[in-house]
Amino acid sequence: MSEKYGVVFVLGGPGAGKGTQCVRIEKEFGFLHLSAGDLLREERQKKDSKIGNEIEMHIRNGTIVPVEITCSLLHRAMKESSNQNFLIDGFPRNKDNLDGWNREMSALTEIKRVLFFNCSDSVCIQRCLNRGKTSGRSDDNEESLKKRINTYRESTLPVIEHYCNLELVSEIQADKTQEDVWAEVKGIFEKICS
Ligand code: UP5
Ligand code: MG
Repeated sequence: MSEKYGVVFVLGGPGAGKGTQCVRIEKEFGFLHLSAGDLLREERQKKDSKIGNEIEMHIRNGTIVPVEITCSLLHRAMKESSNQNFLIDGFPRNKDNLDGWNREMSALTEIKRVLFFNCSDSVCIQRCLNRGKTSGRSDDNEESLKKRINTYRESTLPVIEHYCNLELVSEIQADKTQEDVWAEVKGIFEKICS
């Protein structure tokens, strides 16, 4: 008998605090944190330079990598872990991602919830620029950030809207301190796990 994987998607603008809160959720509730962006950055480093260059081009331009690449990285990470429940951070970001996920993964997974970190553009940009002083990320600069925010508004908000219509979304006010955001997130997760 094989049980479906439990999945919580974590969405929100660049720098909204998705990764920071996922680390805390993983520690407290045991959902394995898979950041689609981190998996892509890792894959970019590998020797197949054609795919690596394609990923880098998308990251720098704030555009979205084709779903075949991202979905197979996520699926591989899920299969390689012994976990049953996953936090998928930063995915699905557009209709191509959503359709690809539904095609490849819907039979294997149950979407338990979608967390939406709602944060103003100005706070998002400031956080990423601060992080950019030390992160080494090729997209933590003003030019890339403008593009990332545009992509988020044009492509990711409609995905969140889609899950809203399915009554799967929990919205979190993410402009607050890390502790205040965590209090909200923790309350939501206690319900998911009850
Ligand atoms: N910070 C966090 N919370 C704070 C708080 N409450 N108060 C003050 N500071 C706070 O946080 C960002 C910074 O803010 C950190 O310095 C943190 O300490 C501080 P973080 O938790 O990292 O925010 P997060 O929302 O995870 O921001 P991130 O930059 O990772 O979001 P993105 O969604 O832009 O980045 P991601 O890595 O997911 O994607 C990058 C690119 O990869 C995309 O633009 C795209 O090109 C590509 N991509 C795809 O193509 N497909 C995918 O499926 C995924 C990514
Ligand atoms: Mg992140």
